[in-house]
Amino acid sequence: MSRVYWAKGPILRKTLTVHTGLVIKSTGSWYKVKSDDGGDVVKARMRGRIRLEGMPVTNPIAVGDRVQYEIKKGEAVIRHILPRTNYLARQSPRNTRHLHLLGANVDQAVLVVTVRYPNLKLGFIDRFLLMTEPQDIPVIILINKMDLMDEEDLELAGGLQLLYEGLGYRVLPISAKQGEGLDILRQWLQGKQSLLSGQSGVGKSTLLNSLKPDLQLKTKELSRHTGKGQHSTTFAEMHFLDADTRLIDSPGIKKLSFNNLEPQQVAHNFREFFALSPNCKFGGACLHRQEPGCAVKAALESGQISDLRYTSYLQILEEIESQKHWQRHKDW
Ligand SMILES: Nc1nc2c(ncn2[C@@H]2O[C@H](COP(=O)(O)OP(=O)(O)OP(=O)(O)O)[C@@H](O)[C@H]2O)c(=O)[nH]1
Ligand SMILES: [Mg+2]
Ligand SMILES: [Zn+2]
Repeated sequence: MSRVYWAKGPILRKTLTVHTGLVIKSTGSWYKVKSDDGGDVVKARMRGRIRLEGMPVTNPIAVGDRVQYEIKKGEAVIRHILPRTNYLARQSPRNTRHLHLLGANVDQAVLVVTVRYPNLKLGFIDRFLLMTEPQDIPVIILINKMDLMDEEDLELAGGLQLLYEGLGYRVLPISAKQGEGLDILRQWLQGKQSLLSGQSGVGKSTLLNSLKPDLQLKTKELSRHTGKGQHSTTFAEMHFLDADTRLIDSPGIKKLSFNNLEPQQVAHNFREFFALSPNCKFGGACLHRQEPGCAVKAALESGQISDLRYTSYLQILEEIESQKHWQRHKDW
């Protein structure tokens, strides 16, 4: 605990105690902060606007952030966000000109996917990796609901594992419900701060409940009508498997879009494309589409680069370009 003095005029001197703590829950309008001294949890607010990458953010503070706050008239008020080691951000689903923070200061991101129930959205994994690659955040991909898989699903899951392991990510097939694969996962999580993310209904909260049964987090059946998850987790919240092992459960993601990125940044963050780009005629400036002498296109034709990754890549570029086009249009 440190004391900070604010001088108010030449005579009046006011003393306020500044606390530091870890944000363990964020609703966008209020936060739960776990104090560094004593570990008590306070409900806190924050005023003022904050920008990120030059864009406004819908939730200026993320779970995982470390903050300084003061208690004023019985209410905790956050004054500063301490420098982040990293963060995950995407375009806000409600306001395309805002960013939305998923988490901060994470040691790794855990992406939970399913082949079916709900169906895997093609390209979803690649979009997720666009949030982690720029900051070199290690990613674990969990392929959940193995207990529900038939032959065809297993083949698809095996293909995904091969593809993403080949790119250097850790991939683990699990069944959160039946507790399969969790021993290895526990080792990977031990002593780290990890963000759990993925589409709604893939089993993020179920997984946390299996790892720590006394959490008793809310989970929900998929909708019979759409076969999709029903957003049972509404706010991101950090849970402690033990004092050093922290897991952030977060609300399901419907769609990941990135108008905070330029096409070049997308190209640079598909790691296997980037690795080949020095061999492209236009080097790091190549977008690997119609450019002559493109090493990525050549690798695609020889099968060294996956069609799945290349298709995702083109879709993301198109989406960014058309969003930028319409934004310019609106600005006129
Ligand atoms: N059969 C089977 N069902 C699972 C498994 N994991 C989760 N489920 C079920 O899938 C449904 C959705 O699980 P949740 O844990 O609520 O999913 P979530 O990812 O937290 O969803 P949101 O909070 O909406 O993002 C529940 O009915 C779970 O019981 C699994 O490994 N096998
Ligand atoms: Mg959930
Ligand atoms: Zn190229």
